[in-house]
Amino acid sequence: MQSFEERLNELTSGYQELLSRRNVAEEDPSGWFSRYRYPVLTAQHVPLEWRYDLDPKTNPCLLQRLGVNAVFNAGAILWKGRHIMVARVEGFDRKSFFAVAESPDGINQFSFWKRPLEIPEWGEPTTNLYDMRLTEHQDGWIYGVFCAERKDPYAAAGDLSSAVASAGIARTRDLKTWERLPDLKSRSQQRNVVLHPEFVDGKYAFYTRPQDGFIDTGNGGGIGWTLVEDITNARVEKEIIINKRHYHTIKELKNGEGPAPLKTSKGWLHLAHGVRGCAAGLRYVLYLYVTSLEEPWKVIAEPAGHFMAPQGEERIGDVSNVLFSNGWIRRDDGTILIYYASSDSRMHVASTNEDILLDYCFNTAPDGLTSAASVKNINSIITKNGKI
Ligand code: M1P
Repeated sequence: MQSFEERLNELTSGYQELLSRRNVAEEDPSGWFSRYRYPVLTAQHVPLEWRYDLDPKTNPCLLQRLGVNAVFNAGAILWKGRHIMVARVEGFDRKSFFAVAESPDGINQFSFWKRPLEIPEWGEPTTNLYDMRLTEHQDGWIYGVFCAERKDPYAAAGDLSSAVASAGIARTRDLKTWERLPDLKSRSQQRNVVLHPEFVDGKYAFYTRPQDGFIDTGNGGGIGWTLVEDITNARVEKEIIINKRHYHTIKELKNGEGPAPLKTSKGWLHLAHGVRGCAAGLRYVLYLYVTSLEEPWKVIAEPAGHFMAPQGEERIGDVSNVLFSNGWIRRDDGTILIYYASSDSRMHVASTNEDILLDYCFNTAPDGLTSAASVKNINSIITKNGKI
């Protein structure tokens, strides 16, 4: 059996090796982005001090005391030139919490800050919180909007899984100390709620995702939009669906806004996830769309199909066949780093740039919703190529 010292040395060197591993870009054949080969943030990136009692007197066998199951669905922000993710860390006990990780270049050496975040409570204690979207708002605050999950108070006796999802709101100026505001009040359950970075008609604007139940969106038709006068008492009064679900598309079953959209010269650029059902269960893919600068609730471009789908090892994990993104960073030179999670297990990064994404959005045919329309699109490319 290894001594305490030997075990500690082995754990420490393995941890340091993981953190110092250089990543490798691999260009996708589409030309739309490059994936990086290794996940950038995983359960193994969580500091040893969080998981082990490192005192040989109280833990002579150096056993893990608090296991971390997964690190995924991270919000992201370029803050004071620093590449930051606020990750969802999920313990073996199924509880998620938020923790900040930082990298010198947004790709390599992501490491967690000293302690996880303590998000103050609001109302009934939140059983589980996850999937924070970060928005640097025009009002000067950095907002984190996340899913706040509580047990359904109306669940039948013995039903221990019905839950209620609402949008929790917290704000900060330093990413360390967070002020919790009241949850977004809404008639329906809400997940994947995102704050738009600018005031619209002098109001805060939220992307919503109304849903009838905790899992099923039911009649919730897609990604919604609502304006809110007072963010310290936010309530969904009027909600319109701006990005609808459609039969026989990648977002047939549900969809949800990803990170806060990016303002570009051609419109607001959005990243979202679409979900469909198949024999293997639910399949989550990422797609892009653009809305008007003047009227951010109006879609002006949306290519057909997915932009990114799970591939290789990404397909396997706690909830397999899932890509999910709620964080991206745009640098001054137009580079865009897309932080995405695979199968509710780990974080990856893909790099691209604004011009490529806009070209992709405006020059890829929209979904014609039938096989015949798809063939027409292919034939028009073939015809054009024949004339070169
Ligand atoms: O398990 C896949 C995802 O499922 C939910 O997303 P949505 O509400 O769009 O179905 C969330 O629980 C998300 O965290 C998770 O990654």
